[in-house]
Amino acid sequence: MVALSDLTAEQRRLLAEQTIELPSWAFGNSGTRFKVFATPGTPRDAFEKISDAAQVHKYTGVTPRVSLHVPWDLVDSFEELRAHADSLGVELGTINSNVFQDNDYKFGSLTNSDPAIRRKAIGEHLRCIEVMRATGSKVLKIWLGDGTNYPGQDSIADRQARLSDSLAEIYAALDEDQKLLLEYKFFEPAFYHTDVPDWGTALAHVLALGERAVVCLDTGHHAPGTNIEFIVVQLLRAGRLGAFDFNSRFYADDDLIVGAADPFQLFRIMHEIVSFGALDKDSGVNFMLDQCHNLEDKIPGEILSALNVQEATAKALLVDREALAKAQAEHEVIEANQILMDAFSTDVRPLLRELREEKGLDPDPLGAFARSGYLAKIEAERVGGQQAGWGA
Ligand code: PSV
Ligand code: MN
Repeated sequence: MVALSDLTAEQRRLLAEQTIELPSWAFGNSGTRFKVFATPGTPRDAFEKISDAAQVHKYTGVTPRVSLHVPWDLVDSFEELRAHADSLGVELGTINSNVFQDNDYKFGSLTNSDPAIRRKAIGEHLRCIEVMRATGSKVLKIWLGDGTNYPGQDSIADRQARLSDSLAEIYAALDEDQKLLLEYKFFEPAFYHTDVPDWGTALAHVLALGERAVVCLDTGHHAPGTNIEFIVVQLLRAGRLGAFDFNSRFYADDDLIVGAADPFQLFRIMHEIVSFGALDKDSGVNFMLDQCHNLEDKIPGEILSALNVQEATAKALLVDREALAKAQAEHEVIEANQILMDAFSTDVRPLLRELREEKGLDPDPLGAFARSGYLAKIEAERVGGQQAGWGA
Protein backbone atom coordinates (compact mmCIF):
# COMPACT_ATOMS: atom_id res chain seq x y z
CA MET A 1 0.00 0.00 0.00
CA VAL A 2 1.29 3.47 -0.78
CA ALA A 3 0.48 6.92 0.52
CA LEU A 4 0.48 10.26 -1.23
CA SER A 5 3.76 11.03 0.51
CA ASP A 6 5.39 8.15 -1.39
CA LEU A 7 5.02 10.11 -4.63
CA THR A 8 7.58 12.66 -5.77
CA ALA A 9 6.37 16.25 -6.04
CA GLU A 10 6.29 15.87 -9.84
CA GLN A 11 4.28 12.63 -9.71
CA ARG A 12 1.87 14.28 -7.32
CA ARG A 13 1.46 17.28 -9.61
CA LEU A 14 0.81 15.09 -12.65
CA LEU A 15 -1.80 13.07 -10.80
CA ALA A 16 -3.47 16.10 -9.26
CA GLU A 17 -3.66 17.94 -12.58
CA GLN A 18 -4.94 15.10 -14.74
CA THR A 19 -8.36 15.75 -16.24
CA ILE A 20 -10.83 13.51 -18.04
CA GLU A 21 -13.43 14.76 -20.52
CA LEU A 22 -16.95 13.33 -20.29
CA PRO A 23 -19.23 12.52 -23.25
CA SER A 24 -22.64 14.22 -23.09
CA TRP A 25 -24.22 11.16 -24.67
CA ALA A 26 -23.24 8.95 -21.72
CA PHE A 27 -26.01 10.70 -19.75
CA GLY A 28 -28.72 10.00 -22.32
CA ASN A 29 -30.50 6.70 -22.85
CA SER A 30 -28.65 4.16 -24.94
CA GLY A 31 -28.83 0.47 -25.59
CA THR A 32 -28.22 -2.13 -28.22
CA ARG A 33 -29.94 -2.58 -31.57
CA PHE A 34 -32.32 -4.88 -29.68
CA LYS A 35 -33.60 -2.53 -27.01
CA VAL A 36 -33.00 0.81 -25.34
CA PHE A 37 -34.11 0.67 -21.69
CA ALA A 38 -35.20 4.11 -20.52
CA THR A 39 -34.22 5.29 -17.04
CA PRO A 40 -36.33 7.73 -15.00
CA GLY A 41 -34.60 11.09 -14.65
CA THR A 42 -32.72 10.83 -17.94
CA PRO A 43 -31.88 14.28 -19.38
CA ARG A 44 -34.22 15.67 -21.98
CA ASP A 45 -31.79 18.13 -23.49
CA ALA A 46 -28.17 19.21 -23.51
CA PHE A 47 -28.71 21.49 -20.50
CA GLU A 48 -29.77 18.57 -18.32
CA LYS A 49 -26.90 16.45 -19.64
CA ILE A 50 -24.46 19.17 -18.60
CA SER A 51 -26.08 19.31 -15.15
CA ASP A 52 -25.52 15.57 -14.75
CA ALA A 53 -21.96 15.77 -16.05
CA ALA A 54 -21.27 18.52 -13.52
CA GLN A 55 -22.22 16.05 -10.78
CA VAL A 56 -19.43 13.75 -11.90
CA HIS A 57 -16.97 16.62 -11.63
CA LYS A 58 -18.40 17.70 -8.29
CA TYR A 59 -17.59 14.32 -6.72
CA THR A 60 -14.43 13.30 -8.60
CA GLY A 61 -12.83 16.71 -9.15
CA VAL A 62 -11.20 15.43 -12.35
CA THR A 63 -13.85 15.84 -15.06
CA PRO A 64 -14.17 19.56 -15.84
CA ARG A 65 -15.07 19.24 -19.56
CA VAL A 66 -17.98 17.76 -21.51
CA SER A 67 -17.90 16.73 -25.20
CA LEU A 68 -20.97 17.52 -27.24
CA HIS A 69 -22.41 15.57 -30.18
CA VAL A 70 -24.10 17.51 -32.97
CA PRO A 71 -27.01 17.26 -33.76
CA TRP A 72 -27.84 15.26 -30.60
CA ASP A 73 -26.97 18.27 -28.43
CA LEU A 74 -28.32 21.06 -30.62
CA VAL A 75 -29.83 23.89 -28.58
CA ASP A 76 -31.26 27.27 -29.55
CA SER A 77 -28.36 29.09 -27.95
CA PHE A 78 -24.92 27.59 -27.44
CA GLU A 79 -23.94 30.78 -25.61
CA GLU A 80 -26.61 29.93 -23.05
CA LEU A 81 -25.41 26.34 -22.83
CA ARG A 82 -21.89 27.62 -22.29
CA ALA A 83 -23.10 29.93 -19.52
CA HIS A 84 -25.01 27.03 -17.95
CA ALA A 85 -21.86 24.89 -17.97
CA ASP A 86 -19.88 27.76 -16.57
CA SER A 87 -22.33 28.26 -13.71
CA LEU A 88 -21.84 24.60 -12.77
CA GLY A 89 -18.05 24.72 -12.93
CA VAL A 90 -17.57 22.75 -16.15
CA GLU A 91 -16.56 23.65 -19.71
CA LEU A 92 -17.83 22.59 -23.10
CA GLY A 93 -15.14 20.49 -24.76
CA THR A 94 -14.77 18.64 -28.04
CA ILE A 95 -17.49 18.89 -30.66
CA ASN A 96 -18.34 15.57 -32.30
CA SER A 97 -19.85 15.61 -35.77
CA ASN A 98 -22.47 13.10 -36.82
CA VAL A 99 -22.76 12.10 -40.46
CA PHE A 100 -23.89 8.56 -39.80
CA GLN A 101 -27.60 8.85 -39.02
CA ASP A 102 -29.11 10.50 -42.06
CA ASN A 103 -30.59 8.48 -44.93
CA ASP A 104 -28.43 10.40 -47.38
CA TYR A 105 -25.32 8.83 -45.86
CA LYS A 106 -26.37 5.23 -46.51
CA PHE A 107 -23.49 4.81 -48.98
CA GLY A 108 -21.08 7.18 -47.30
CA SER A 109 -20.74 10.77 -46.19
CA LEU A 110 -17.36 12.41 -46.79
CA THR A 111 -16.50 9.52 -49.13
CA ASN A 112 -19.80 9.37 -51.04
CA SER A 113 -19.48 9.29 -54.84
CA ASP A 114 -22.39 11.75 -55.11
CA PRO A 115 -20.93 15.28 -54.91
CA ALA A 116 -24.18 16.68 -53.48
CA ILE A 117 -24.08 14.27 -50.55
CA ARG A 118 -20.40 14.96 -49.97
CA ARG A 119 -21.18 18.66 -49.96
CA LYS A 120 -23.95 18.10 -47.41
CA ALA A 121 -21.58 16.11 -45.16
CA ILE A 122 -18.90 18.80 -45.41
CA GLY A 123 -21.58 21.40 -44.64
CA GLU A 124 -22.48 19.49 -41.50
CA HIS A 125 -18.88 19.86 -40.34
CA LEU A 126 -18.94 23.57 -41.14
CA ARG A 127 -21.99 23.80 -38.90
CA CYS A 128 -19.99 22.07 -36.14
CA ILE A 129 -17.24 24.66 -36.57
CA GLU A 130 -19.85 27.39 -36.06
CA VAL A 131 -20.95 25.61 -32.89
CA MET A 132 -17.31 25.53 -31.75
CA ARG A 133 -17.06 29.28 -32.20
CA ALA A 134 -20.10 29.72 -29.95
CA THR A 135 -19.04 27.22 -27.31
CA GLY A 136 -15.35 28.09 -27.31
CA SER A 137 -14.50 24.46 -28.15
CA LYS A 138 -11.11 23.94 -29.72
CA VAL A 139 -11.47 20.47 -31.18
CA LEU A 140 -13.66 19.05 -33.95
CA LYS A 141 -13.85 15.29 -33.72
CA ILE A 142 -14.73 13.28 -36.79
CA TRP A 143 -15.78 9.68 -36.76
CA LEU A 144 -17.35 8.29 -39.93
CA GLY A 145 -19.61 5.30 -40.37
CA ASP A 146 -18.39 5.19 -43.99
CA GLY A 147 -17.40 1.93 -45.62
CA THR A 148 -18.80 -0.92 -47.72
CA ASN A 149 -20.30 -4.30 -46.97
CA TYR A 150 -19.17 -6.27 -50.01
CA PRO A 151 -16.01 -6.58 -52.07
CA GLY A 152 -16.49 -4.66 -55.29
CA GLN A 153 -19.29 -2.52 -53.87
CA ASP A 154 -17.24 0.65 -54.42
CA SER A 155 -13.70 1.64 -55.28
CA ILE A 156 -11.58 1.75 -52.12
CA ALA A 157 -9.05 4.03 -53.82
CA ASP A 158 -11.66 6.51 -55.08
CA ARG A 159 -13.25 6.65 -51.65
CA GLN A 160 -9.87 7.43 -50.06
CA ALA A 161 -9.31 10.23 -52.57
CA ARG A 162 -12.74 11.72 -51.85
CA LEU A 163 -12.16 11.41 -48.11
CA SER A 164 -8.89 13.22 -48.39
CA ASP A 165 -10.46 16.08 -50.41
CA SER A 166 -13.39 16.41 -47.98
CA LEU A 167 -11.14 16.43 -44.92
CA ALA A 168 -8.91 19.07 -46.51
CA GLU A 169 -11.92 21.33 -47.04
CA ILE A 170 -13.05 20.92 -43.43
CA TYR A 171 -9.53 21.47 -42.11
CA ALA A 172 -9.20 24.66 -44.13
CA ALA A 173 -12.39 26.00 -42.53
CA LEU A 174 -11.05 25.65 -38.97
CA ASP A 175 -9.75 28.68 -37.10
CA GLU A 176 -6.04 28.86 -36.31
CA ASP A 177 -6.59 27.77 -32.72
CA GLN A 178 -8.86 24.84 -33.58
CA LYS A 179 -7.85 21.23 -34.22
CA LEU A 180 -9.26 18.36 -36.26
CA LEU A 181 -9.37 15.03 -34.44
CA LEU A 182 -9.86 11.97 -36.67
CA GLU A 183 -11.11 8.76 -35.08
CA TYR A 184 -10.66 5.30 -36.58
CA LYS A 185 -12.67 2.12 -36.16
CA PHE A 186 -11.98 -1.22 -37.80
CA PHE A 187 -15.58 -2.22 -38.52
CA GLU A 188 -19.22 -1.35 -37.83
CA PRO A 189 -21.52 -0.15 -39.24
CA ALA A 190 -19.63 -1.25 -42.37
CA PHE A 191 -18.49 -4.85 -42.39
CA TYR A 192 -16.28 -5.42 -45.45
CA HIS A 193 -14.20 -2.29 -45.30
CA THR A 194 -14.24 0.90 -43.28
CA ASP A 195 -12.81 4.09 -44.79
CA VAL A 196 -10.81 5.01 -41.66
CA PRO A 197 -10.26 1.58 -40.12
CA ASP A 198 -7.00 1.92 -38.25
CA TRP A 199 -4.36 4.21 -36.77
CA GLY A 200 -2.19 3.98 -39.89
CA THR A 201 -4.93 5.27 -42.17
CA ALA A 202 -5.91 7.97 -39.68
CA LEU A 203 -2.28 9.02 -39.32
CA ALA A 204 -1.75 9.16 -43.10
CA HIS A 205 -4.76 11.47 -43.43
CA VAL A 206 -3.87 13.79 -40.55
CA LEU A 207 -0.26 14.07 -41.70
CA ALA A 208 -1.51 15.14 -45.13
CA LEU A 209 -3.82 17.74 -43.55
CA GLY A 210 -1.36 19.64 -41.39
CA GLU A 211 -0.09 20.18 -37.88
CA ARG A 212 -3.44 20.82 -36.29
CA ALA A 213 -4.82 17.45 -37.32
CA VAL A 214 -4.47 14.62 -34.82
CA VAL A 215 -5.74 11.09 -34.20
CA CYS A 216 -8.31 9.87 -31.68
CA LEU A 217 -7.71 6.41 -30.27
CA ASP A 218 -10.95 4.80 -29.11
CA THR A 219 -9.93 1.79 -27.05
CA GLY A 220 -12.98 -0.17 -28.24
CA HIS A 221 -12.13 0.19 -31.92
CA HIS A 222 -9.58 -2.58 -32.31
CA ALA A 223 -9.64 -6.28 -33.10
CA PRO A 224 -9.32 -8.61 -30.09
CA GLY A 225 -5.71 -9.06 -29.03
CA THR A 226 -4.49 -5.79 -30.56
CA ASN A 227 -1.57 -4.29 -28.63
CA ILE A 228 -3.11 -0.85 -28.09
CA GLU A 229 -0.20 0.53 -26.07
CA PHE A 230 2.03 -0.07 -29.08
CA ILE A 231 -0.29 2.13 -31.15
CA VAL A 232 -0.19 4.74 -28.40
CA VAL A 233 3.59 4.88 -28.73
CA GLN A 234 3.47 5.12 -32.52
CA LEU A 235 1.06 8.04 -32.40
CA LEU A 236 3.03 9.77 -29.64
CA ARG A 237 6.24 9.39 -31.64
CA ALA A 238 4.53 10.99 -34.62
CA GLY A 239 3.26 13.79 -32.36
CA ARG A 240 -0.31 13.00 -33.43
CA LEU A 241 -2.01 11.37 -30.46
CA GLY A 242 -4.74 13.94 -29.93
CA ALA A 243 -7.09 12.09 -27.62
CA PHE A 244 -8.41 8.86 -26.24
CA ASP A 245 -11.99 7.73 -26.32
CA PHE A 246 -11.77 5.43 -23.32
CA ASN A 247 -14.17 2.54 -22.81
CA SER A 248 -14.09 -1.23 -22.31
CA ARG A 249 -14.82 -3.99 -24.75
CA PHE A 250 -15.33 -7.70 -24.30
CA TYR A 251 -16.38 -8.45 -27.86
CA ALA A 252 -16.80 -5.51 -30.24
CA ASP A 253 -17.44 -1.82 -29.66
CA ASP A 254 -19.17 -2.50 -26.34
CA ASP A 255 -18.67 1.02 -24.90
CA LEU A 256 -18.63 -0.34 -21.34
CA ILE A 257 -17.05 1.32 -18.30
CA VAL A 258 -13.33 1.87 -18.93
CA GLY A 259 -11.11 -0.39 -16.86
CA ALA A 260 -13.96 -2.83 -16.23
CA ALA A 261 -13.02 -5.43 -18.82
CA ASP A 262 -9.26 -5.12 -18.75
CA PRO A 263 -7.72 -2.89 -16.07
CA PHE A 264 -4.29 -4.25 -16.97
CA GLN A 265 -4.61 -2.95 -20.52
CA LEU A 266 -5.59 0.47 -19.21
CA PHE A 267 -2.54 0.42 -16.94
CA ARG A 268 -0.26 -0.56 -19.84
CA ILE A 269 -1.64 2.32 -21.90
CA MET A 270 -1.10 4.78 -19.05
CA HIS A 271 2.39 3.40 -18.48
CA GLU A 272 3.37 4.32 -22.05
CA ILE A 273 1.73 7.73 -21.63
CA VAL A 274 3.67 8.44 -18.44
CA SER A 275 6.93 7.06 -19.88
CA PHE A 276 6.59 9.34 -22.89
CA GLY A 277 5.88 12.39 -20.75
CA ALA A 278 2.42 12.69 -22.27
CA LEU A 279 0.48 12.88 -19.01
CA ASP A 280 1.25 16.54 -18.50
CA LYS A 281 -1.79 18.71 -19.17
CA ASP A 282 0.17 20.59 -21.82
CA SER A 283 1.12 17.45 -23.75
CA GLY A 284 -1.86 17.84 -26.08
CA VAL A 285 -3.38 14.44 -25.27
CA ASN A 286 -6.99 14.70 -24.16
CA PHE A 287 -8.24 11.84 -21.97
CA MET A 288 -11.87 11.46 -22.92
CA LEU A 289 -14.51 8.85 -22.21
CA ASP A 290 -16.79 7.50 -24.93
CA GLN A 291 -19.23 5.26 -23.16
CA CYS A 292 -22.86 4.29 -22.92
CA HIS A 293 -24.58 3.10 -19.77
CA ASN A 294 -27.31 0.73 -20.88
CA LEU A 295 -28.02 -1.03 -17.60
CA GLU A 296 -26.31 0.90 -14.80
CA ASP A 297 -27.17 4.41 -13.64
CA LYS A 298 -25.36 6.85 -15.85
CA ILE A 299 -23.86 9.32 -13.37
CA PRO A 300 -22.33 6.61 -11.11
CA GLY A 301 -21.17 4.86 -14.31
CA GLU A 302 -19.25 7.96 -15.32
CA ILE A 303 -17.93 8.50 -11.78
CA LEU A 304 -16.58 4.96 -11.68
CA SER A 305 -15.00 5.40 -15.12
CA ALA A 306 -13.16 8.53 -14.01
CA LEU A 307 -11.95 6.72 -10.89
CA ASN A 308 -10.72 3.79 -12.97
CA VAL A 309 -8.67 6.08 -15.23
CA GLN A 310 -7.26 7.81 -12.16
CA GLU A 311 -6.29 4.48 -10.58
CA ALA A 312 -4.54 3.27 -13.72
CA THR A 313 -2.72 6.60 -13.90
CA ALA A 314 -1.58 6.44 -10.28
CA LYS A 315 -0.27 2.90 -10.81
CA ALA A 316 1.55 3.96 -13.96
CA LEU A 317 3.18 6.82 -12.06
CA LEU A 318 4.39 4.34 -9.43
CA VAL A 319 6.47 2.32 -11.89
CA ASP A 320 10.08 2.52 -10.71
CA ARG A 321 11.37 3.87 -14.02
CA GLU A 322 14.99 3.98 -12.98
CA ALA A 323 14.99 0.35 -11.91
CA LEU A 324 13.04 -0.56 -15.02
CA ALA A 325 15.54 1.15 -17.32
CA LYS A 326 18.39 -0.68 -15.59
CA ALA A 327 16.69 -4.07 -15.84
CA GLN A 328 15.88 -3.41 -19.49
CA ALA A 329 19.46 -2.38 -20.28
CA GLU A 330 20.74 -5.53 -18.61
CA HIS A 331 18.16 -7.67 -20.42
CA GLU A 332 16.78 -8.83 -17.09
CA VAL A 333 13.52 -9.96 -18.59
CA ILE A 334 11.78 -11.26 -15.48
CA GLU A 335 12.99 -8.42 -13.28
CA ALA A 336 11.77 -5.83 -15.78
CA ASN A 337 8.40 -7.50 -15.95
CA GLN A 338 8.20 -7.72 -12.15
CA ILE A 339 8.94 -4.01 -11.76
CA LEU A 340 5.97 -3.24 -13.98
CA MET A 341 3.75 -5.79 -12.22
CA ASP A 342 4.69 -4.43 -8.79
CA ALA A 343 3.21 -1.09 -9.75
CA PHE A 344 0.13 -2.69 -11.27
CA SER A 345 -0.44 -4.78 -8.15
CA THR A 346 -0.21 -1.82 -5.79
CA ASP A 347 -3.44 -0.72 -4.15
CA VAL A 348 -3.55 2.99 -4.97
CA ARG A 349 -7.05 3.59 -3.63
CA PRO A 350 -5.87 4.91 -0.24
CA LEU A 351 -3.54 7.32 -2.02
CA LEU A 352 -6.36 8.60 -4.21
CA ARG A 353 -8.63 8.99 -1.21
CA GLU A 354 -5.93 11.15 0.36
CA LEU A 355 -5.62 13.19 -2.83
CA ARG A 356 -9.36 13.87 -2.83
CA GLU A 357 -9.35 14.91 0.81
CA GLU A 358 -6.51 17.26 0.06
CA LYS A 359 -8.67 18.85 -2.66
CA GLY A 360 -11.55 19.17 -0.21
CA LEU A 361 -13.56 16.36 -1.80
CA ASP A 362 -15.24 13.38 -0.20
CA PRO A 363 -12.74 10.49 -0.40
CA ASP A 364 -15.50 8.18 -1.65
CA PRO A 365 -17.10 9.82 -4.73
CA LEU A 366 -19.55 7.00 -5.48
CA GLY A 367 -20.77 6.90 -1.89
CA ALA A 368 -21.00 10.66 -1.63
CA PHE A 369 -23.01 10.88 -4.85
CA ALA A 370 -25.36 8.11 -3.68
CA ARG A 371 -25.90 9.91 -0.37
CA SER A 372 -26.59 13.23 -2.12
CA GLY A 373 -30.06 12.11 -3.27
CA TYR A 374 -29.48 13.66 -6.72
CA LEU A 375 -30.87 10.66 -8.62
CA ALA A 376 -34.16 10.74 -6.68
CA LYS A 377 -34.34 14.48 -7.26
CA ILE A 378 -33.98 14.27 -11.07
CA GLU A 379 -36.37 11.33 -11.20
CA ALA A 380 -39.00 13.49 -9.50
CA GLU A 381 -38.24 16.64 -11.48
CA ARG A 382 -37.72 15.34 -15.00
CA VAL A 383 -41.14 14.11 -15.91
CA GLY A 384 -42.65 14.63 -19.34
CA GLY A 385 -40.77 15.64 -22.43
CA GLN A 386 -38.65 13.49 -24.64
CA GLN A 387 -35.66 11.79 -23.01
CA ALA A 388 -32.36 12.22 -24.80
CA GLY A 389 -31.02 9.23 -26.68
CA TRP A 390 -28.54 8.43 -29.38
CA GLY A 391 -30.96 9.16 -32.19
CA ALA A 392 -30.92 5.61 -33.62
C1 PSV B 1 -18.26 5.39 -32.94
O1 PSV B 1 -18.42 4.05 -32.58
C2 PSV B 1 -17.92 6.26 -31.75
O2 PSV B 1 -16.86 5.69 -31.03
C3 PSV B 1 -17.61 7.69 -32.14
O3 PSV B 1 -16.73 8.28 -31.23
C4 PSV B 1 -18.96 8.33 -32.06
O4 PSV B 1 -18.92 9.71 -31.98
C5 PSV B 1 -19.51 7.67 -30.82
O5 PSV B 1 -19.01 6.34 -30.86
C6 PSV B 1 -21.00 7.67 -30.82
O6 PSV B 1 -21.49 7.00 -29.69
MN1 MN C 1 -15.40 6.90 -30.00
